[in-house]
Amino acid sequence: MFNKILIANRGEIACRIIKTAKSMGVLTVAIYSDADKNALHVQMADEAIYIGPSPSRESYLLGDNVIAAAIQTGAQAIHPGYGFLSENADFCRSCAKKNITFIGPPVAAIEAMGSKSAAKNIMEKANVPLVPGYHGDDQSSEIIKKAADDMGYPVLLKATAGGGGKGMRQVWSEQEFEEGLAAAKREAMSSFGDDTMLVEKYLTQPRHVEIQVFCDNHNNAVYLFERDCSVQRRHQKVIEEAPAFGMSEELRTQMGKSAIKSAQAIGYQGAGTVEFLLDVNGSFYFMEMNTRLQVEHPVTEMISGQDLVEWQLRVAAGEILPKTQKQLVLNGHAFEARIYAEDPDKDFLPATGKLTLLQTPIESKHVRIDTGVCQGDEVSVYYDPMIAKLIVWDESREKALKRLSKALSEYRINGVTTNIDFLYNLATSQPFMDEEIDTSFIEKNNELIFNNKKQILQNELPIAALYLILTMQHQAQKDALKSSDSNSPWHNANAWRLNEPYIHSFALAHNETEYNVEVEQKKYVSDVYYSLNVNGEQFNCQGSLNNDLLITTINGHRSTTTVSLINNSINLYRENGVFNFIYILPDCGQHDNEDGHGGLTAPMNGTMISVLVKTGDTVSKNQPLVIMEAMKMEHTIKAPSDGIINEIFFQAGDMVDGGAELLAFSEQISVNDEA
Ligand code: MV4
Repeated sequence: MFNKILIANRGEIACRIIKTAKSMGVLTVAIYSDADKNALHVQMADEAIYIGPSPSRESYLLGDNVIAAAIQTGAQAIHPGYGFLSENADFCRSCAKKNITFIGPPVAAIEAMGSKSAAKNIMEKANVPLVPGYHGDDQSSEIIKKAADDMGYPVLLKATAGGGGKGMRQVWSEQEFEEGLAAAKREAMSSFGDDTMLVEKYLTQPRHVEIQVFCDNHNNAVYLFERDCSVQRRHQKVIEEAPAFGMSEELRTQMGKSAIKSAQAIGYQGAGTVEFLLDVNGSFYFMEMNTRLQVEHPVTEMISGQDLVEWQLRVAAGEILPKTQKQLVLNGHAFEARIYAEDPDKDFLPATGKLTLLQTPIESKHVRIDTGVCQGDEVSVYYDPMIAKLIVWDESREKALKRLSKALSEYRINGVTTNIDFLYNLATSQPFMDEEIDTSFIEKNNELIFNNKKQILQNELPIAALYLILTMQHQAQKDALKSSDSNSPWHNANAWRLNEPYIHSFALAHNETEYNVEVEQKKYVSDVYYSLNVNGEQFNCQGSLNNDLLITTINGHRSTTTVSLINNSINLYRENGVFNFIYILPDCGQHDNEDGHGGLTAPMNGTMISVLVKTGDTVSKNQPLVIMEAMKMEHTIKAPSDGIINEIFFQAGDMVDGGAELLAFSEQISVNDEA
């Protein structure tokens, strides 16, 4: 076994590889760019080498510098992870020249799979099933059209130089063929500088089912079952699962054996993935082979109980496969959701920013989080904006899916927009739960997954209102405990005065609609309940809040909701989706004293965080004056007009009761106002 390896990658996969290497007693060397100098993978490694400026092409992709770092630190092997140099034949060759083990397949295997059409030719010779079609050298339109006519429409034209969904064109009838072929060739020539085409029978509802294979250097090969990766958006995987639902043992064995045949056809060694299209009738067809460890490998680890990175190190060090096919047992079901800093409401535009809050679900044998970032890290523009992979496991798909939605509802991220709510809506959508899934799942269910545009509210509004009220009360009680002054208003235990007909009112917005909420707290014997009026509709409510679990009874209907409050955004994670509400802060009260001077009052109970002005200051309209904190939110109180600060009644650190006068303020009518 190696004494020391260098990880030629960053982020979550680098951390993940380091974890396994450490468990095996193998020393680790990280490489890092300017942007990653404080990154988690650098902290986790035994040593680290600066590799260059932040752009990958000036750092992580410079193979010679990576090899130099390995030589400098005495690393015997390099693990490329995925992406970056992981399928770069030249890099693999350079490692061999420098006598450094490349933890991956032989360079010949990488090259064989580098071209889609070459790969198909190899698989055809190995009797691996291909989609019916033509991928010959004769590119005359007559030949290609004859193949299309013979197999029947619809057909799919594919540029052999394309890949990952680029350079594909559907042709639905013989009449459209000539124009379709001409257009596909034009696009291929402009995109890839090569208009060589292949034509295949178009599978209209295929699933993307891939087989994890592993081969050692002693002619042993096994498959570690399959993954269904059909839920993709623009050929980027979003949620993956293992095993594939509805897979018979017979079909699993057929696909597994076919995958091994594919691997052996190219003298494969190490971890590999053979991707198939699975048709609705159970036929499967070779799509492509990936000669690296995949992003989604953790779901295979969860159902097989194997550590695939450990297998990679052992096989690269010349050991035989740790398990035989018979010793591999499929147990349970796993999902992986890729948590990204991106904005689903802005066509998944990548988001950047500082992770000011990063709270994860608790990890267990059911919940695994592979991440490369910590709270406080920046999500930068230089790299893939993946924040983490959330992996869950349970005994069945249904149980695992419940784990997934619960874990997603417990993920708290502030500072960057994420796709968590999109993932939650997807995971809790009926078609996903009912396994109505093929590669067009997201586009077919787009409305449903983005349903927050037209959610039908049942009790979500009073539930959100009750959540706010209970949060304010908990906050007031905590503040009361902090205050030593027994006469302080905080000692009335909660700011929502009991036994007094005290009506609180505030507003909640949902999908650009504002709802006015009036809350009256009542007491019946020992029971506290709330009478809510929401836009004229009356709700009789009770509730209890325990961390992020809210139990409510609304007009007799009891239910449990996972809740989150970040800034003034409330999320209710319910079985039928996530509901977002914006708490609209009451304006800070502005009133005129008898002497004509005005004052500014606190909109609610809170703590003074900072006072930005001093007595006598002349201020302009909307100038920030003080900042309060209430209900985990910061509220900046601003000048309502040009004016003078006459007196300030609180200093930073003081607790402030809702309605208390914060400062005395005289409006100053500026000259041009009088004109
Ligand atoms: C297909 C197909 C339907 N019929 N080939 C997409 C990219 C590349 N991996 C192959 N792809 C497809 N090839 C035939 N004959 C549908 C797709 C396809 C797809 C495949 C896997 C995962 C996601 C996909 C999304 C769109 C189309």
